Amino acid sequence: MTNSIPEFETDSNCFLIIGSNTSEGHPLIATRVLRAKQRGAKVIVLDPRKNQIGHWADVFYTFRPGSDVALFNGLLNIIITEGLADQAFIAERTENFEEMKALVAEFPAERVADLTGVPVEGLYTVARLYATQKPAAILYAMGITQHTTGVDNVKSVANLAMLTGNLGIPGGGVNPLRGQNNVQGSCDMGGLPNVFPGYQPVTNPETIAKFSKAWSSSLPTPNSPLSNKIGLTVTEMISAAGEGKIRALYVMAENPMLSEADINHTRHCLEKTEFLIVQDIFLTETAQLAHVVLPGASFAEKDGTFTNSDRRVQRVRRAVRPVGDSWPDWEIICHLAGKMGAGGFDFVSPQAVMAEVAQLTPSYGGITYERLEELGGLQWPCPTTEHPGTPYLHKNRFSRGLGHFFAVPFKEPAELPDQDYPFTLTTGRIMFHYHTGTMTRRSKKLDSEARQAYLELHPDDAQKIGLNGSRRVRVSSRRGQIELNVRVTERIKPGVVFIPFHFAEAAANVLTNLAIDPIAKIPEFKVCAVRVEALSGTEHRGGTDHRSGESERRTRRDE
Ligand SMILES: Nc1nc2c(c(=O)[nH]1)N[C@H]1C(S)=C(S)[C@@H](COP(=O)(O)OP(=O)(O)OC[C@H]3O[C@@H](n4cnc5c(=O)[nH]c(N)nc54)[C@H](O)[C@@H]3O)O[C@H]1N2
Ligand SMILES: Nc1nc2c(c(=O)[nH]1)N[C@H]1C(S)=C(S)[C@@H](COP(=O)(O)OP(=O)(O)OC[C@H]3O[C@@H](n4cnc5c(=O)[nH]c(N)nc54)[C@H](O)[C@@H]3O)O[C@H]1N2
Ligand SMILES: [Mo]
Repeated sequence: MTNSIPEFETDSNCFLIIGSNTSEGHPLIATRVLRAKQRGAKVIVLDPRKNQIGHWADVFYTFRPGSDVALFNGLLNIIITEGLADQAFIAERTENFEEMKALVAEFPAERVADLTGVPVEGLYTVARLYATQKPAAILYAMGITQHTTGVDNVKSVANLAMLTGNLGIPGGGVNPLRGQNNVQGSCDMGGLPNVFPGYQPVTNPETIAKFSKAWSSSLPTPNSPLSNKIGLTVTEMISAAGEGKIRALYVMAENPMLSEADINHTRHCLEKTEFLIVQDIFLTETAQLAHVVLPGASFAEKDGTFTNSDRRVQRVRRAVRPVGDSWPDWEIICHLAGKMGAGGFDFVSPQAVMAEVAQLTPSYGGITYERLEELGGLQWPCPTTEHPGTPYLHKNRFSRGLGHFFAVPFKEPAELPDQDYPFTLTTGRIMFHYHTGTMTRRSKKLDSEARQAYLELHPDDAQKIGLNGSRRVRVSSRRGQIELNVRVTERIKPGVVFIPFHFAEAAANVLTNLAIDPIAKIPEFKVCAVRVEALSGTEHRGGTDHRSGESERRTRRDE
């Protein structure tokens, strides 16, 4: 995020929420948005479904999944032609405005209404409101990124914020609401194929020299430098394993057998992997395919830090002792590295790990356990121990100097509905479950709130497929098929269906398309084509209660 979560409550005068089911996925952030609304801030929600936050919005429109770039180009064009652009900001802080302007001129409101399904007057309402109620924050999540055009969508978001001068100010910004508690921290620590900690590129010779020196005792031969080759992303690794290009996979805290697109393909690839190690806190669908399972300790059983969505590093403290033979992940890694003959993994505590992080990662340079204890949290960049941390980015200049406007042409998703597969499937989350359900489906309370998979279907479509009072359907795509219950609802547009991806017994990812964004390599989880057929029969729990029993596996020795 360019800005900070607390600013939403105190500073923002307008929110443009697109592709984010904020109140179900990020309820605490949604609360701040709603408090801002109480003091008069405007809330615009654009989403293919009338999600919960959409009900509370001042302005809400549904649009066709995958038409985001067209929608943004339309809004950019209106703001420019209505003279609502921030000329001073464009002149002083940006470049390439003319090229972007020429492209968006090809997106008059009438054409955009056709492409997206948002009415012409709706486009004007949104554009005018967002451009005039400064500071305005854009909040987005997976509805923007999980597309073959994910990077294009994000560039479009940035165009809109720059055009209106909504960057480098409190309460504005481009704010991707990050997913897991520590996904920001994982990326910051180099859990990406192309960078070392602090986004220092592996292709930079100086960076290689720096880390090779610092980690020399861990290298197979002390004087050989670290690799400067860009690695593969998760999705690419799995396919590479299927092709025999990767022989061993070490999967830590991921359950790709449910979370990757096209599960039949994923299973095939994982079964072909010569050596599969899974480190998890439960025996997941993926762990069941593994040659070795290493039991990790959960968040409540270990010390460390998490870095949240607004770059804030905070302490997490052990509340209970690890159960059974489980260990904190960092200890497992250090132990394993030691067994493999690597030096330099003899950390005595997470605090010692953090000291090395500060030494090698300029943006974390001033973050120490002592300061975190004292201040509660610190937002990077925080280069020195005197630095107070950074609540919002790009104050007087962008990291690259000038902000670059991109001319982003509109491309359709990889798979569109046709005669054989006439519906557009979009997938996502619900409030009560977390991803592959390893944790939440073991919680009695959460499980009782949402026990089974379902498909959201518009009433007109229910009639079209001849549902006739039945609650069961078969959903098929070119990759596979599942059976599940239906919720007939006007939340969803006709022609579009939604399935939450939490449920192993009717896994949405059996259906999804593995087509990926050429740059970010993220699969198109949000759009694929499916067929929906009514089955006779009534609602039932759909499959066996596959989790019970397993949950008893981890006996609580320490209680
Ligand atoms: N309860 C709960 N909370 C979670 C999680 C969870 O599993 N459960 N997971 C966490 C994680 S890791 C993440 S990444 C976040 C994700 O949080 P979100 O991204 O908010 O969640 P999603 O349900 O994936 O989808 C968001 C919205 O995108 C919309 N959408 C679908 N297709 C399109 C499209 O083509 N364009 C646009 N613009 N929007 C579209 C959906 O209708 C939905 O409202 O949530 C985090 N929070
Ligand atoms: N169709 C569809 N698919 C999607 C998405 C979508 O919107 N639609 N969203 C995608 C997104 S944004 C995400 S983030 C992924 C999520 O995909 P995954 O990360 O594969 O899903 P999780 O269920 O969160 O899996 C995390 C695993 O970590 C384990 N775990 C939890 N805490 C710890 C710990 O401290 N240590 C260890 N070792 N293990 C731990 C859990 O038991 C669980 O098995 O799914 C993606 N897949
Ligand atoms: Mo995520």
